[in-house]
Amino acid sequence: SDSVPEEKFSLKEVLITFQSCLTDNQEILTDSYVNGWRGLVRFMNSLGSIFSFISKDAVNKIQIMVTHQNGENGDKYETLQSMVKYELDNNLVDLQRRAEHPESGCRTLLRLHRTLRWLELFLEKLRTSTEDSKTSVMCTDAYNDSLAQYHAWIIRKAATMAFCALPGRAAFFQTMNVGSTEQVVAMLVEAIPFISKVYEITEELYKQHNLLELP
Ligand code: 1PX
Repeated sequence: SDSVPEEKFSLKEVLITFQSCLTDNQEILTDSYVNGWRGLVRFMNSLGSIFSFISKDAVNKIQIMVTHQNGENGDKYETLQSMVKYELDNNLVDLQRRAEHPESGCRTLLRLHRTLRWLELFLEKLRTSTEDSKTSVMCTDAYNDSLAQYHAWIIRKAATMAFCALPGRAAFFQTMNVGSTEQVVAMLVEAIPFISKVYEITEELYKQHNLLELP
Protein backbone atom coordinates (compact mmCIF):
# COMPACT_ATOMS: atom_id res chain seq x y z
CA SER A 1 0.00 0.00 0.00
CA ASP A 2 1.00 3.67 -0.22
CA SER A 3 2.05 3.87 3.40
CA VAL A 4 4.73 1.21 3.08
CA PRO A 5 8.08 2.97 2.75
CA GLU A 6 9.74 2.25 -0.54
CA GLU A 7 12.25 -0.51 -0.07
CA LYS A 8 15.80 0.29 -0.97
CA PHE A 9 16.15 -1.66 -4.16
CA SER A 10 19.12 -3.64 -5.28
CA LEU A 11 20.55 -3.72 -8.78
CA LYS A 12 20.76 -7.47 -8.40
CA GLU A 13 17.00 -7.86 -8.84
CA VAL A 14 17.17 -5.67 -11.91
CA LEU A 15 19.95 -7.58 -13.61
CA ILE A 16 18.32 -10.87 -12.70
CA THR A 17 15.23 -9.70 -14.65
CA PHE A 18 17.19 -10.34 -17.83
CA GLN A 19 17.48 -13.97 -16.82
CA SER A 20 13.69 -14.26 -16.71
CA CYS A 21 13.45 -12.91 -20.28
CA LEU A 22 14.52 -16.24 -21.72
CA THR A 23 11.96 -18.93 -22.40
CA ASP A 24 12.84 -22.62 -22.66
CA ASN A 25 12.88 -22.41 -26.45
CA GLN A 26 15.20 -19.41 -26.49
CA GLU A 27 12.59 -16.77 -27.10
CA ILE A 28 12.69 -13.42 -25.31
CA LEU A 29 9.72 -12.22 -23.29
CA THR A 30 8.98 -8.59 -24.10
CA ASP A 31 7.46 -7.95 -20.71
CA SER A 32 10.53 -9.00 -18.70
CA TYR A 33 12.80 -7.21 -21.16
CA VAL A 34 10.91 -3.95 -20.71
CA ASN A 35 10.80 -4.48 -16.95
CA GLY A 36 14.55 -4.88 -16.90
CA TRP A 37 14.87 -1.48 -18.55
CA ARG A 38 12.44 0.04 -16.09
CA GLY A 39 14.65 -1.08 -13.23
CA LEU A 40 17.80 0.18 -14.94
CA VAL A 41 16.24 3.58 -15.48
CA ARG A 42 15.22 3.67 -11.85
CA PHE A 43 18.79 2.96 -10.87
CA MET A 44 20.12 5.62 -13.23
CA ASN A 45 17.70 8.18 -11.79
CA SER A 46 19.13 7.51 -8.34
CA LEU A 47 22.50 8.69 -9.68
CA GLY A 48 21.27 12.23 -10.17
CA SER A 49 19.34 14.57 -12.42
CA ILE A 50 22.25 15.02 -14.84
CA PHE A 51 21.09 11.75 -16.40
CA SER A 52 17.51 12.88 -16.85
CA PHE A 53 17.86 13.58 -20.59
CA ILE A 54 18.91 9.96 -21.00
CA SER A 55 16.19 8.67 -18.74
CA LYS A 56 13.58 10.71 -20.62
CA ASP A 57 14.41 8.95 -23.88
CA ALA A 58 14.47 5.57 -22.18
CA VAL A 59 11.11 6.15 -20.52
CA ASN A 60 9.69 7.25 -23.86
CA LYS A 61 10.85 4.04 -25.52
CA ILE A 62 9.58 1.91 -22.65
CA GLN A 63 6.22 3.64 -22.98
CA ILE A 64 6.05 2.91 -26.71
CA MET A 65 6.64 -0.77 -26.00
CA VAL A 66 4.01 -0.80 -23.25
CA THR A 67 1.49 0.80 -25.61
CA HIS A 68 2.12 -1.99 -28.13
CA GLN A 69 1.79 -4.62 -25.42
CA ASN A 70 -1.49 -3.16 -24.18
CA GLY A 71 -2.91 -2.56 -27.65
CA GLU A 72 -5.54 -4.71 -29.33
CA ASN A 73 -2.79 -6.86 -30.85
CA GLY A 74 -0.88 -7.00 -27.60
CA ASP A 75 -0.68 -10.80 -27.69
CA LYS A 76 1.53 -10.48 -30.79
CA TYR A 77 4.05 -8.66 -28.63
CA GLU A 78 4.54 -11.42 -26.10
CA THR A 79 8.02 -12.27 -27.35
CA LEU A 80 10.50 -10.36 -29.50
CA GLN A 81 10.22 -13.17 -32.02
CA SER A 82 6.43 -12.88 -32.30
CA MET A 83 6.69 -9.07 -32.45
CA VAL A 84 9.13 -9.18 -35.38
CA LYS A 85 6.96 -11.67 -37.24
CA TYR A 86 3.75 -9.77 -36.63
CA GLU A 87 5.10 -6.33 -37.55
CA LEU A 88 6.89 -7.56 -40.67
CA ASP A 89 3.97 -9.71 -41.88
CA ASN A 90 1.66 -6.72 -41.54
CA ASN A 91 4.00 -4.07 -42.96
CA LEU A 92 4.18 -2.20 -39.70
CA VAL A 93 7.88 -1.39 -39.90
CA ASP A 94 9.47 1.54 -41.77
CA LEU A 95 12.48 -0.04 -43.46
CA GLN A 96 13.99 2.89 -45.40
CA ARG A 97 13.12 6.01 -43.48
CA ARG A 98 10.75 6.89 -40.67
CA ALA A 99 7.35 7.49 -42.22
CA GLU A 100 4.05 5.76 -41.47
CA HIS A 101 5.35 3.70 -38.57
CA PRO A 102 7.83 5.89 -36.69
CA GLU A 103 7.17 4.03 -33.46
CA SER A 104 7.26 0.40 -34.53
CA GLY A 105 8.13 -2.09 -31.84
CA CYS A 106 11.02 -3.31 -34.00
CA ARG A 107 12.80 0.06 -34.33
CA THR A 108 12.08 1.05 -30.75
CA LEU A 109 13.41 -2.18 -29.35
CA LEU A 110 16.49 -1.92 -31.56
CA ARG A 111 17.49 1.23 -29.64
CA LEU A 112 17.23 -0.62 -26.35
CA HIS A 113 19.05 -3.58 -27.85
CA ARG A 114 21.99 -1.37 -28.85
CA THR A 115 22.03 0.06 -25.35
CA LEU A 116 22.08 -3.46 -23.90
CA ARG A 117 25.42 -3.96 -25.64
CA TRP A 118 26.74 -0.87 -23.85
CA LEU A 119 25.45 -2.32 -20.57
CA GLU A 120 27.15 -5.66 -21.22
CA LEU A 121 30.47 -3.94 -21.90
CA PHE A 122 30.16 -1.61 -18.93
CA LEU A 123 29.26 -4.40 -16.50
CA GLU A 124 32.16 -6.48 -17.78
CA LYS A 125 34.51 -3.56 -17.09
CA LEU A 126 33.05 -3.10 -13.62
CA ARG A 127 33.50 -6.81 -12.95
CA THR A 128 37.20 -6.78 -13.81
CA SER A 129 37.92 -3.32 -12.39
CA THR A 130 40.30 -2.55 -9.55
CA GLU A 131 40.09 -0.06 -6.72
CA ASP A 132 41.67 2.73 -8.74
CA SER A 133 39.54 2.20 -11.88
CA LYS A 134 37.33 5.13 -12.80
CA THR A 135 33.64 4.50 -13.49
CA SER A 136 33.47 7.48 -15.85
CA VAL A 137 36.29 6.06 -17.97
CA MET A 138 34.80 2.56 -17.99
CA CYS A 139 31.41 3.95 -18.92
CA THR A 140 32.83 6.18 -21.68
CA ASP A 141 34.95 3.37 -23.13
CA ALA A 142 31.96 1.02 -23.19
CA TYR A 143 29.88 3.73 -24.84
CA ASN A 144 32.48 4.52 -27.49
CA ASP A 145 32.77 0.82 -28.33
CA SER A 146 29.03 0.39 -28.80
CA LEU A 147 26.26 2.97 -28.77
CA ALA A 148 28.24 6.05 -29.74
CA GLN A 149 28.38 5.07 -33.41
CA TYR A 150 24.58 5.44 -33.59
CA HIS A 151 24.43 8.85 -31.96
CA ALA A 152 24.82 12.32 -33.43
CA TRP A 153 27.81 14.22 -32.04
CA ILE A 154 25.67 16.48 -29.88
CA ILE A 155 24.24 13.43 -28.10
CA ARG A 156 27.70 11.91 -27.79
CA LYS A 157 28.96 15.15 -26.31
CA ALA A 158 26.11 15.38 -23.78
CA ALA A 159 26.40 11.70 -22.86
CA THR A 160 30.16 11.90 -22.37
CA MET A 161 29.74 14.96 -20.17
CA ALA A 162 27.14 13.20 -18.06
CA PHE A 163 29.40 10.17 -17.61
CA CYS A 164 31.98 12.46 -15.98
CA ALA A 165 29.45 13.05 -13.20
CA LEU A 166 29.32 9.36 -12.28
CA PRO A 167 30.33 8.64 -8.70
CA GLY A 168 33.63 6.90 -8.11
CA ARG A 169 33.81 3.13 -8.07
CA ALA A 170 33.25 2.68 -4.33
CA ALA A 171 30.25 5.00 -4.18
CA PHE A 172 28.89 3.51 -7.41
CA PHE A 173 29.06 -0.01 -5.98
CA GLN A 174 27.32 1.23 -2.87
CA THR A 175 24.48 2.73 -4.91
CA MET A 176 24.02 -0.68 -6.53
CA ASN A 177 23.07 -1.87 -3.06
CA VAL A 178 24.31 -5.40 -3.55
CA GLY A 179 26.76 -5.55 -0.67
CA SER A 180 30.54 -5.71 -0.49
CA THR A 181 32.76 -5.41 -3.57
CA GLU A 182 33.10 -9.20 -3.54
CA GLN A 183 29.33 -9.55 -3.59
CA VAL A 184 29.03 -7.06 -6.43
CA VAL A 185 31.59 -8.99 -8.46
CA ALA A 186 29.85 -12.31 -7.70
CA MET A 187 26.52 -10.81 -8.75
CA LEU A 188 28.05 -9.57 -12.01
CA VAL A 189 29.61 -12.97 -12.70
CA GLU A 190 26.13 -14.44 -12.34
CA ALA A 191 24.18 -11.81 -14.27
CA ILE A 192 26.40 -10.92 -17.25
CA PRO A 193 26.00 -14.25 -19.08
CA PHE A 194 22.21 -13.82 -19.20
CA ILE A 195 22.54 -10.28 -20.52
CA SER A 196 24.98 -11.54 -23.15
CA LYS A 197 22.60 -14.33 -24.08
CA VAL A 198 19.63 -12.00 -24.44
CA TYR A 199 21.77 -9.66 -26.52
CA GLU A 200 23.02 -12.46 -28.79
CA ILE A 201 19.59 -13.92 -29.45
CA THR A 202 18.13 -10.51 -30.26
CA GLU A 203 21.10 -9.64 -32.49
CA GLU A 204 20.66 -12.92 -34.39
CA LEU A 205 16.89 -12.38 -34.75
CA TYR A 206 17.38 -8.86 -36.10
CA LYS A 207 20.18 -9.99 -38.41
CA GLN A 208 18.06 -12.79 -39.87
CA HIS A 209 15.35 -10.31 -40.78
CA ASN A 210 17.71 -7.56 -41.88
CA LEU A 211 16.53 -5.19 -39.18
CA LEU A 212 19.82 -4.07 -37.67
CA GLU A 213 19.80 -0.68 -39.43
CA LEU A 214 16.15 0.29 -38.92
CA PRO A 215 15.72 4.08 -39.15
C1 1PX B 1 25.50 -0.97 -13.21
C2 1PX B 1 25.13 -0.16 -14.36
C3 1PX B 1 23.70 0.12 -14.50
C4 1PX B 1 23.47 1.33 -15.35
C5 1PX B 1 22.08 1.43 -15.77
C6 1PX B 1 21.90 2.53 -16.71
C7 1PX B 1 20.64 2.37 -17.49
C8 1PX B 1 20.66 3.26 -18.63
C9 1PX B 1 19.39 3.29 -19.42
C10 1PX B 1 19.63 4.15 -20.59
C11 1PX B 1 18.70 3.91 -21.73
C12 1PX B 1 19.05 4.84 -22.84
C13 1PX B 1 18.31 4.51 -24.10
C14 1PX B 1 18.90 5.27 -25.26
C15 1PX B 1 18.34 4.78 -26.55
C16 1PX B 1 18.93 5.61 -27.68
O1 1PX B 1 20.01 5.30 -28.19
N1 1PX B 1 18.23 6.69 -28.08
C17 1PX B 1 18.73 7.61 -29.07
C18 1PX B 1 18.17 7.32 -30.44
O2 1PX B 1 16.78 7.27 -30.40
P1 1PX B 1 15.94 7.67 -31.71
O3 1PX B 1 14.49 7.41 -31.36
O4 1PX B 1 16.20 9.15 -31.95
O5 1PX B 1 16.43 6.83 -32.85
C19 1PX B 1 18.38 9.00 -28.62
O6 1PX B 1 18.89 9.95 -29.54
C20 1PX B 1 18.92 9.16 -27.24
C21 1PX B 1 19.10 10.24 -26.59
C22 1PX B 1 19.50 10.27 -25.17
C23 1PX B 1 20.96 10.01 -24.90
C24 1PX B 1 21.34 8.56 -24.90
C25 1PX B 1 22.67 8.31 -24.26
C26 1PX B 1 22.72 6.86 -23.89
C27 1PX B 1 23.78 6.52 -22.92
C28 1PX B 1 23.49 5.19 -22.30
C29 1PX B 1 24.24 4.99 -21.06
C30 1PX B 1 23.57 5.48 -19.82
C31 1PX B 1 24.59 5.70 -18.76
C32 1PX B 1 24.07 5.76 -17.40
C33 1PX B 1 25.15 5.78 -16.42
C34 1PX B 1 25.12 4.73 -15.41
